Parts: sequence; structure tokens; C-alpha cells
Amino acid sequence: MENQKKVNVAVVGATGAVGQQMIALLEQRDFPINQLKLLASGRSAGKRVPFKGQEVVIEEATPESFAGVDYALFSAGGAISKELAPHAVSHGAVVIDNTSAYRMDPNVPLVVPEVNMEAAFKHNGIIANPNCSTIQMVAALKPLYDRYGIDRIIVSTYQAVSGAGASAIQELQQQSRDVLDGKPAEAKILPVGKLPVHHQIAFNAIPQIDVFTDNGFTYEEMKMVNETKKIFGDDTVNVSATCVRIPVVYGHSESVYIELKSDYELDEVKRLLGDAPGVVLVDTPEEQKYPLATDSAGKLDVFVGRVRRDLHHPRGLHMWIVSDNLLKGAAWNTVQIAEELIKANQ
Ligand code: NAP
Ligand code: 3JM
Repeated sequence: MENQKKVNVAVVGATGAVGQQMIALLEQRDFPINQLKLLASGRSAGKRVPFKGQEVVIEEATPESFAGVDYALFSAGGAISKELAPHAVSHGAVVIDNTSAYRMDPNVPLVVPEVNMEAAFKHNGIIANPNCSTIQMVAALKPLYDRYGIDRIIVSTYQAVSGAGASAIQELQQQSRDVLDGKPAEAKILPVGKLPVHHQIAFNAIPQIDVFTDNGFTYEEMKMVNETKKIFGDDTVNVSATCVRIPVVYGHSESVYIELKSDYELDEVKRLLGDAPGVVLVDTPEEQKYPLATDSAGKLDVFVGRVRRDLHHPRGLHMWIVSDNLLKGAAWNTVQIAEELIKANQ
């Protein structure tokens, strides 16, 4: 992107698990950056972060932080986005928000570049980045949606602790050491920090991510249902999700079952997946090759394997979808949207 105009970028939540990945991507990718502003809470103000051979001092995020900012990448929780994104917009910045605060707002496009980049160009100041579990699923399903149509999706996720922030990574590491040392594991963060009850994540699987809604599904599960419909622009795609936290640090895995609207040939499905942008097919079970969370960590792609015909439903299809939740699931999808906007001079 060498010949592009240079832009001023703010990262809100710069010290967080997602924010740190955003900074790394802005550095690695030749992003046409003029000035980088790093914002976090008052607790982090004054800390220094290396960037392109210099040091950037972290500042407390306030409504005035956004003067002169072209792109504001938010990842500091929904409450901060609700409070500060409107100020960023009124200062003329384009906000790309990683939280659930604006995702279902009809005035805010919800964007995965491989699926619906055109929606982003119609923004009114704010563009929302979907939930990590939604992003990797729709990126992989897009070519199948376009070719056959999708009636329904049943997905079970196996989600990494890094999706719950830097403190959840520490909790898994500490609990793992304590359990191996024969000590009691202390749980303070997972499944949801603000709730009174916490469960051990080390050597465990917790079938709760985010709080429960009235219908028995969690918000994380309902994010997958509602965001998928919005991104495909199709209310007829029926999604049912079970979201589970497992003791993995980086990389969400998903067991995805879909029923297509029209008949399919398995060879063609694999060819479509193999050709899809941002998607890598890893599917040679005879060599024990399939996507693994450990292989996805640090990569930008979405990996798909275990692609197989259902035994009972004639248009049913199973697959296993894996991606680095902090990269394509969060920081990379955000930076990718910004890159596409800049390329289009928006
Ligand atoms: P994290 O590691 O806990 O980091 C939280 C960040 O928010 C830190 O930089 C923190 O700064 C900052 N922050 C907290 N309170 C603040 C305040 N009052 N003012 C300004 N900044 C404040 O969490 P994370 O995993 O990076 O996730 C951050 C947010 O991103 C989540 O809450 C979620 O909404 C979103 N997210 C989205 C996805 C996705 O799927 N797209 C995935 C993960 C997370 P201090 O260090 O100064 O406290
Ligand atoms: C991923 O507002 C908050 O406290 C953040 C909750 C959160 C979210 C969310 O709802 O924005 C934590 C981790 C997400 C997300 O991407 O939906």
C-alpha cells in the first residue's frame, strides 16, 4: 500500500489482547500510517509501546482524543464504544468497532471483507466488526452460500480463552500450573468476569460464553445467529449455536453442519472452499491432515477441513472451521476493512 495517502490511526484498547494484535498488524503490513495514537484506560496512561523503531506513549481515551484521527479502531468493550465512538465520528474519524455495541444497529454495516465489503462503503461513520466465531464461519461458508444457498446451520464452537481478554489467558496459565502442582485452581474471570460464579477452565470445557438470554441460548450464541443473517443479508438462514470455552490459548475451532438449499457434489464443495479468498482447505484425513488451533495461531486465514457428506440428509454437509480468533476473528478483520477503505479512498 506504498502509494496510498497516509492516515492517522487511533487504537482504543491498545493494551488489550486484541489491541496489541492491531498494533502488530499495522506495523507488519506496510499500512500507510502517518500518526498512531494509542488509547486505553487511565491505568495505562504513560506506558510506552514500540512501533516502527519509535515509542508511542499510551494516553487515556477521552472524547477529545480523536481530533485529527482518520480511522479509530475500537476494542475496549461495548461500554467504551458506546461512550466514545460518537465523539470519534464527530471529529471526522471512521470508526471500526470490534465490540457488540453497534453490530445490530441498522445504520451500521457489519462487515467481513470476503463476504460483504460493499456494505462497508455505505457507512455513516461507524463500521462494526462481527464476533470472532461468526467471522470465521461466514468467511468459509460464503462460497457455498453463493453457489447452493443455505437453509440452516448448526454449529458447536470450541473457543480459545484469548477471546475473553488478556486476563483470561493468565487465568488458564495459572490454573494449569496450580492443577499440575496439586493445588486448588482459583477461578475469577471465566466464563464471565462480571458474574458472581466462576468455573475452572484448565482441563475443562465450559458451555457458557457471555451471559444467558431468555431463550436458553447465551449472547455469544445469539451473536452467531443474528450476525450471520445480517452479514449474508438473508433472514432465512437458520442458525443454531452452542458456544463452548476450552483450554486453548489461540484459535477458535468450530464443528459446522449445514443444510444446503440445492443438491451438491462433494468435489465441487471442496473446490469452492479451496478457491475462496482468505480460506485454506486442509482436508487429507488419510494423512491425518485437518485444521488445528495450534497451526492457525499467528495466521490470517480461515482453515477448513473434515468436509464430509451427512449420512442422512441429502443436502447435509459437515466441516471443521478453525482460525486465529484474535487475527481474522478480531484485529485482522478490522485492519483489513481499513485497508480496503483506504484503497478505495474512503
Ligand atoms: P482485554 O485484553 O481485557 O483488553 C481490554 C482493553 O480495553 C485494554 O486495552 C484496556 O485498557 C481497555 N479499557 C478498559 N477500560 C477502559 C476505559 N475505561 N477506557 C479506555 N480503555 C479501556 O480485552 P480484549 O480481548 O482485547 O477485548 C477488548 C474488547 O474487544 C472486548 O471487550 C470485546 O468487546 C472486543 N472483542 C471483540 C472480538 C471479536 O470477536 N471481534 C474478540 C475479542 C474481543 P487498560 O489496559 O488500560 O485497562
Ligand atoms: C468478545 O462489553 C464488554 O464487556 C465486552 C464483551 C465481549 C464482547 C462483546 O460483546 O463486545 C467480550 C469478548 C465480545 C464480542 O466480540 O462480541
